[in-house]
Amino acid sequence: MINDDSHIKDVASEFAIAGEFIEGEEVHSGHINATYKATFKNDDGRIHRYIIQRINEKVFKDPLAVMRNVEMVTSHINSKVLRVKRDSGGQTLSLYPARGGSFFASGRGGGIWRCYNFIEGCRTYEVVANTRQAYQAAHAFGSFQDLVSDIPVEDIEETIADFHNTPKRYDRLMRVVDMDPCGRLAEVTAEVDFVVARKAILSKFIDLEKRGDLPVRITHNDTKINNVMMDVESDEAVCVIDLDTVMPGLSLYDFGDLVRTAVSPTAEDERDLSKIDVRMPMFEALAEGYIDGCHCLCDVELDNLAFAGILISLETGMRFLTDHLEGDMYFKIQQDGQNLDRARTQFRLVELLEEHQAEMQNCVRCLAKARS
Ligand code: ADP
Ligand code: GN1
Ligand code: MG
Repeated sequence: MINDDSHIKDVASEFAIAGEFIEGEEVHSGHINATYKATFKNDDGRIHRYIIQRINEKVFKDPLAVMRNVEMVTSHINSKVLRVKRDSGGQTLSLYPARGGSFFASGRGGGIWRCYNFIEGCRTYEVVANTRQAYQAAHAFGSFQDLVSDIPVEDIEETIADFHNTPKRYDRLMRVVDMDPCGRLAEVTAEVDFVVARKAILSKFIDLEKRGDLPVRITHNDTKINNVMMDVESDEAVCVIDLDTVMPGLSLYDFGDLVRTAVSPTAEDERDLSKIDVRMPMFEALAEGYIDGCHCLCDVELDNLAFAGILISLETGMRFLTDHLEGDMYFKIQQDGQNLDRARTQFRLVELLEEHQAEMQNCVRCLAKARS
């Protein structure tokens, strides 16, 4: 972490930004990259803000491949969206070129940095406040998938291998359980048992994909609710961000992650498990928004929307648990035990989503029927 804003000033000076650097400030949401807001003043006194980000190279072993993907996706979306979308100031994510002409710079202490426009008048949410936000966020991620659907899948690189291969996430957890590198296993045996009891469902989507029943598309792969910028006044979803994991994938994981992060009125690391809840109106708004935004969904995808939240909550819980057992090497934490708190929250959500399965399935069927 950098607290001294002269370092951000140095990094910012590598990019073709006009005006005088005023200040740099760290942005704390997000578990992966180091993100800073940089404020500049132009000669005419106008203030412009930018997002300066260092790609986490422990997570993304080939940061330049990430940048190639991001460049391709942002330019594709910009050329399509800016022609038709003039509301919300027509805000989309754009990379600013570095002075050398490429879209990234190397910072003083190493690392690959990039600069985006700051999406103005917007904020992100950790907890969804109303059904309009839920509908809007799901619509934005659904539309995002539609917008990139005409990029050939083979043109986008796989920047993290097997990112949403849930059975492989399970195998990894079991290897770490066997090794117990930090001596933390004794306190999490109930959580490990919880996962083992659900082993049979982990390969559901991968199996459908192997059988050719689920299409591989270019997907976002990290559709959690704080990865979409919402207009502070109108709650409109203005712009999808965090494009590092855009890769060939399954749309069901994208929809599932929306469910995981939007149905409960609680934060991802809520310790009071009795507060976790499945708000059905939120689920309905998510399903409606996603179906309205993404026109290409096939019947098998629609049939599995209700199950998607269970699978990704289980997968994400396994990833948090693995990281806890490994000593918090992957996800940023603010306090000890936070990855275990996050895992427990995911597993409680799995239980509640299981209880609501029939209701959720019914809801999706009604929505799909209304559209057919
Ligand atoms: P991470 O991979 O660490 O989650 P993100 O790209 O999601 O990184 O960025 C972290 C946070 O920074 C976001 O949740 C959002 O609040 C803020 N942010 C990122 N990009 C922008 C942007 N272009 N405009 C405004 N805020 C942004
Ligand atoms: C990470 O980068 P961020 O905070 O939006 C992670 C996601 C997890 C999420 C859990 C590259 O997302 O896969 O679902 O944390 N991103 C990466 O909150 O691993
Ligand atoms: Mg993020």
